[in-house]
Amino acid sequence: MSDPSAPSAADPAALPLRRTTRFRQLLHSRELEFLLEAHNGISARIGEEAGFKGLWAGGLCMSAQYGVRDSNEASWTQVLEMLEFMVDATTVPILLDGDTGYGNFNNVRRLVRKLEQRGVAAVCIEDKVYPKTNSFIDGEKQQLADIDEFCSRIKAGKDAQRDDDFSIITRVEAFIAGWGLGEALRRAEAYHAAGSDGILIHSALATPREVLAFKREWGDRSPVVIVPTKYYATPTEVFREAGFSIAIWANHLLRAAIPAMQACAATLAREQNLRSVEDDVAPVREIFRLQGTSELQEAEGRYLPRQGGESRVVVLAASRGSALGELTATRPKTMVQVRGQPLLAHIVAAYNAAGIKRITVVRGYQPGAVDLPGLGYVDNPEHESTGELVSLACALDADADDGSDLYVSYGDVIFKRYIIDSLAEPAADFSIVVDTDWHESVNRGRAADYVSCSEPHSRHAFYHDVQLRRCAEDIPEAERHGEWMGFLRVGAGALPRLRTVVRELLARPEGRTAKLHHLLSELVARGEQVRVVYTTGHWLDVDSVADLVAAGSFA
Ligand code: SPV
Ligand code: MG
Repeated sequence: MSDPSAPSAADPAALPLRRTTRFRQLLHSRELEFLLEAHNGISARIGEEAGFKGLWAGGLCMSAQYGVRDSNEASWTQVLEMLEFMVDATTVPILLDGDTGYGNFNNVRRLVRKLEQRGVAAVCIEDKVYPKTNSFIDGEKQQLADIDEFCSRIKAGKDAQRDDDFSIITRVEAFIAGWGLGEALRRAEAYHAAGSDGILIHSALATPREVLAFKREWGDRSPVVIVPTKYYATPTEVFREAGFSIAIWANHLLRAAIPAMQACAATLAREQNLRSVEDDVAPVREIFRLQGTSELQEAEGRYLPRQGGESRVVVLAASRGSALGELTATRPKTMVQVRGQPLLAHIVAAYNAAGIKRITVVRGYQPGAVDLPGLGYVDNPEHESTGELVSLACALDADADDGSDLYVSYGDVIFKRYIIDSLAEPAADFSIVVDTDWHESVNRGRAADYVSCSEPHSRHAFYHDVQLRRCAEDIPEAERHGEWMGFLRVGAGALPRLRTVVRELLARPEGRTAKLHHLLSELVARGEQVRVVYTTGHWLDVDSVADLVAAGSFA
């Protein structure tokens, strides 16, 4: 394969010979060999996978896939471009249907050079004049090239090739243009003398009469190639016995695709739903396979710097929030509206703004009412009798992925996006955000998770790794350094340890009702470093109707 990054059907290491050499072997093998038409990368790959030892890049189908006529309407460089994709997608030799060579001797020698550069094994040129017309369209009216002039194309092409095994097949169109066997033989003889590597004898008859007559006279002077499109009913055995070198199935992949595409298009236009065609079309994963997607995934593993997976979030939103009264009669607190959107939507938006989109919500009270799109959901059916730790465990049990960082948030705490960014910053196993303005919660008379840390907030502390010492509701004022805002980030490497601590805490009698601050204190008690990021304000814990009013102005 010329492109090591391309998907390959066969192991290139098992194919030591150049494609040009392998084409030669097909041309000279004692067996009848077959080439299948291909007109782009994916059809070439399909042809190789089916077992074809070589492919025919036919002018009819290459032009048709571009939606133009087989009359040199696609430029030769456009053909070349497509060939490059076909070569990249395969390992077998490709014989290009080079029409007339796209001009005179000069165009042919340039074509040969370009084909060699792109890994095309061989070219076939036909003895007509540019621009050509497909042989099956008014063949008798077609003008044949002057023999000497055509021989100059062959000679120039042969002189131009750098790889001795590159082949130039010359196509005799005498039968197509209404001439007889004599003219066909005269031309074949001249082309052979000019250096042609094989003759493609073409016929538009429904029987192989002309090509068999030619082969009988020509014998084994050089390999003879046929395109049995019109005499398709002929048993292949006849070609074998006659001693042809290669039979080309010249347009059958495109012709197979056309009725399949037409049927699919008509059904979709009529039925206006995808169900009606799903069983008749290839699954998308088959496209991926043909494109060699797995090779790219492997290469990414080899070449790309190792990164943790995409961060994920668990939002604990099981509780009703009864202090909100009627507002939570039919939905939990996380779905109560603030500025036209549920609290949960504000939380999701903040995480999304920080580039995090894998969010799992732990539901409990009225789970059916928590249904924002694009989120994962896990239910804690025992939410009424259990604490936050059980809800966290439900989420951890539902997702075994320990390859990415985990954020834990409350479903009733809204916040500015920078809070998440600041939590992401320290490369710590565990980190939390602490509001230095803890007096605020005291003033509002609500319960809060207070923290005591390795040092209080100060300008100086900005440069230090501040560590959590304890987190509880009952930390005496003199020891309080702030209020935990309910955000915890766990680095991917520490997730297995988090799972262990959660499991062991839950095994204790008080574990079923434990809150997250119990978890934090337990982590510290076990010698884990829980890094503290100090901040002030810019978050809101919605516990009461007054909070809700405040949230309206905050959000
Ligand atoms: C082609 O496949 O483009 C050929 C063969 O040249 S034919 O269409 O039969 O002329
Ligand atoms: Mg053609």
